Amino acid sequence: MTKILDKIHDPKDIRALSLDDKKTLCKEIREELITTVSKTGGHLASNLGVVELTVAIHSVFNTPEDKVVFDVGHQTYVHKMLTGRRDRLATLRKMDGLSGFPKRSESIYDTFETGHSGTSISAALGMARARDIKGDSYRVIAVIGDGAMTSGMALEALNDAGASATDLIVILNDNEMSIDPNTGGLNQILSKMRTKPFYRNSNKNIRSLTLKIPFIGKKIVSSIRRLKHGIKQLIIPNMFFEDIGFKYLGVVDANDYEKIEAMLYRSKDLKGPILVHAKTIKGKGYKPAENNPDLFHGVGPFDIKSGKPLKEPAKDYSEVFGQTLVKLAHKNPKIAAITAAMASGTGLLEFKKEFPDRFFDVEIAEQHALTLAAGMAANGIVPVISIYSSFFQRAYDQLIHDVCMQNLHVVMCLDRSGIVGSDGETHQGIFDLAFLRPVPNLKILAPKDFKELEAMLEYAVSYYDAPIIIRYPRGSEAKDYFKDDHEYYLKLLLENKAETIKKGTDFTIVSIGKMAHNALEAIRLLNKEGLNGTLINVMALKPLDLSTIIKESSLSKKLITIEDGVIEGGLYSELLDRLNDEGLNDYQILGLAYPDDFIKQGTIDEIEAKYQLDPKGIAAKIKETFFKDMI
Ligand SMILES: Cc1ncc(C[n+]2csc(CCOP(=O)(O)OP(=O)(O)O)c2C)c(N)n1
Repeated sequence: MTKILDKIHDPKDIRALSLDDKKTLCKEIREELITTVSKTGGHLASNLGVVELTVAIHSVFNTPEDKVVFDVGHQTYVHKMLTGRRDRLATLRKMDGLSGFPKRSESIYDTFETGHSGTSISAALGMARARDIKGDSYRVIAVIGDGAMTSGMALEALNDAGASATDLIVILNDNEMSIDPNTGGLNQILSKMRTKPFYRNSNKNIRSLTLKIPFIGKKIVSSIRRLKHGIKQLIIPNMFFEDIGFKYLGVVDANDYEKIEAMLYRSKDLKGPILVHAKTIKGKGYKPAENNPDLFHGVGPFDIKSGKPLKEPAKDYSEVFGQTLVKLAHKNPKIAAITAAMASGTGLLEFKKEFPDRFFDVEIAEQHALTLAAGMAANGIVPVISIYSSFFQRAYDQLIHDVCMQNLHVVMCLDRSGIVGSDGETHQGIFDLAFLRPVPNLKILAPKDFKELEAMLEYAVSYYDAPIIIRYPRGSEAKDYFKDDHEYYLKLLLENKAETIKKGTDFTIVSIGKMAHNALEAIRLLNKEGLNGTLINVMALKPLDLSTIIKESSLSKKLITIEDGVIEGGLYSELLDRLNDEGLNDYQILGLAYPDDFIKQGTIDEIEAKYQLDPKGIAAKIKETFFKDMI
């Protein structure tokens, strides 16, 4: 039987459907989403929640003339299915396949690229202002979740948009969840709006309520007019959106197709900034996802019937970080942990359970997280923050101005550093070494395996007292070639020494973090061809232990740096600068890293192979550069 979905080639086809057919379409989309994502992995729960909303948006608005900006962009699979990309859905998040986020190069319907939270209202307002300057008249719509709404940027944009007369529609997709359950004051306001109809029609209600007070009711109404803000704020806590300048429409059940379509029609011809409060259920229509929306926020391939992952996840760096921090916190009551809406992703759930009074989830507020930590450190606490490397980009000024300038003891753990894989360009943590290196007072460490991470965390918390970064990659450690000796690593850290892993005479590889594994494999490959290499694991990018590097390369004077970041500004740059400072210019140096570019999605192995940062590629580059006559 042909499906209605088979007839949808672009949104015009949806607009031609009857209401009943649109409802059937939603059912078909949901089934296909579950089947596809069970194979590809991806952001299932968020997409299941927005099926009706996305169909209604494309049905009510005249896309692509009208422009829709999706915040974070992880909930755009339905949008992709409806805008001519359904046949490629199985390639989602794979190398050369469809991106898991909006991409302007993919479709005219993807108006703005996202991946990091909280940008949609700013971008949509920018588009709306551009439209007005050019004298055009289409609509601009931002779709933002209640999680993303906690981002500082989203609040900055609301503040700007609300005070202007710019026509703009913001659809707040409120499912009460960020990745983990939403917390914070804004969530409390939304919760009241969701559950207490009184608050929703506040203007009308307060008037009729006060008029019922005998004799003095009328007087109160006029006082309210005069003292509008003060009194309203006292009685009605939810005036947030209206008071900031938006016309508020809601709450609407946006998993009921008819209701959300009607509400969007209502919003369509209103002037000025409009906020549509749409309530959805994360994971809607698939029980395992509805019951555990956090687990199904981002999933790997899973069995549809049981909802269980096809592959049990191996122990990863985040887990090791979380467990080590719990151990340290038992010994030291001054340790506190901070996350920006990533408690589960960064391995902090156990800490949260064990030490609820020392755990702070600030929601999607990386900037605030850093300055909060700086304040704690200035007052005698040892704050440990864990943030994904690419999200940490948000907090650069706070790092410089609040943490490092005051030389405060804040321990900053950058999870998902280096290549992260299928999330692609927006999430690769490849710029951190480059942007961290110039910051004064900052020590930068990177472990090559779990054991080293444990030692680094203990060192950072217990033996160091200034700003310190530990950056580590996504996933598990590679095969265990290395020393299983905590004290050995602690001693090296205390002495500011790099680790010499292997000695040889023909060349010296200087690696940082997990790249030691590929480097060692490359040395083994070259060894089979008669070449003997040295491997130095620097452990710290800053301060760099130049003396060990010089000592271990004095015979060959052939140096190779390997890092999982961009070539500009990281380990290669640091080594060149330090050699230059010392006037050592008789070295041949090869820098192996990612090009100065945005690196697209793929598995980590595929990406390493593509950029010749896998063992084979590294060995080939070393031969090509230093041992040409062997080729
Ligand atoms: C700056 C930044 N920090 C953290 C994240 C990780 N992140 C991705 S989605 C998400 C939760 C978003 O919640 P919400 O906007 O309510 O969308 P939902 O998935 O619930 O529909 C978070 C924290 C991010 N994308 N960007």
